[in-house]
Amino acid sequence: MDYIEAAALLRGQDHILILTHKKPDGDTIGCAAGLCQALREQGRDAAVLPNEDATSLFTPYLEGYLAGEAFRPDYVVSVDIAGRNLFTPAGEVWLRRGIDLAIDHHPSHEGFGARSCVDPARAACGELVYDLIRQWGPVSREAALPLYVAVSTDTGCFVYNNTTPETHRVAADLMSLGIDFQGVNKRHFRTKSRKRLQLEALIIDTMVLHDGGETAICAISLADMARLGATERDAEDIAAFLGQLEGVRTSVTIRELEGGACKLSVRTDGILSATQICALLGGGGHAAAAGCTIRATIPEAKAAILDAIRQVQSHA
Ligand SMILES: [Mn+2]
Repeated sequence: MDYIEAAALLRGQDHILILTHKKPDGDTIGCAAGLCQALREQGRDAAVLPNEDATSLFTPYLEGYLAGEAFRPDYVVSVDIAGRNLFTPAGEVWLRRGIDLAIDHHPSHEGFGARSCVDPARAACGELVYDLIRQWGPVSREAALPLYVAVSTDTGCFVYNNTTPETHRVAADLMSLGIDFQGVNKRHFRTKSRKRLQLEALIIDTMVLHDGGETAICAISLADMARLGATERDAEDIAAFLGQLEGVRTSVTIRELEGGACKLSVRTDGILSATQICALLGGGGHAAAAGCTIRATIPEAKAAILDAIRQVQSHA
């Protein structure tokens, strides 16, 4: 269904719980906060399910919206969640009971909800949520700020190649509502912790280039994170870093996880499909940005992703 139908459907509901994805980013959290605020302005009882993975970069946007123990929803909505394996442990409980409405923009969206409002043409799920809540009337400043965070962070402050004229139109609308967009931009795009810069230095020192410098692969081990004393907040969106190296068209950032697995994030110029590469390893995402998690050591993960890139290159 489109956002107009989804808006009508949602307006007929009450006691609404909103779910965000595992390792939440600005888009899923911004969508959840913005949607929750707008629903409350419509007189609905709404809350966001607490997400244990949320870092302090994004938790402030959820203040006042989190569901307490006593919250008993009649309707469950997911935002920016592409697949069943992207639910948090608390979210999986609701997935088993049934997601009533899934709002998303991933081409790989699995359709786990009873109803879905999915538009892969949107750079951020926040664009879709903005258009949806606008159906109910003017968007408030309180709802606009987290939606601006959603749209700006999913587009790398409007520079990733998912950015469209429509993205800018949504952002312009949100900016005109009197939000502190300068503060958001400074916080998310013009500020780095010292540990973050050390992580970036580690990537530069240890990356391996292939294809005459067009393919770059780097890895961050758990030992690296521990040695630097870096946290998930320091590593936020680190997958976007290596693609900034001149000449690189496909970049892979491998993160070692606890328990013998690795999370791989692939970024491409969009010509070579990141989704196809990651699909070979059981993952998914967008044409220019996708990911997968595999049971492997870092050297095994490097070999596996290079093999997947080679397979997709040979069919391109
Ligand atoms: Mn998103």
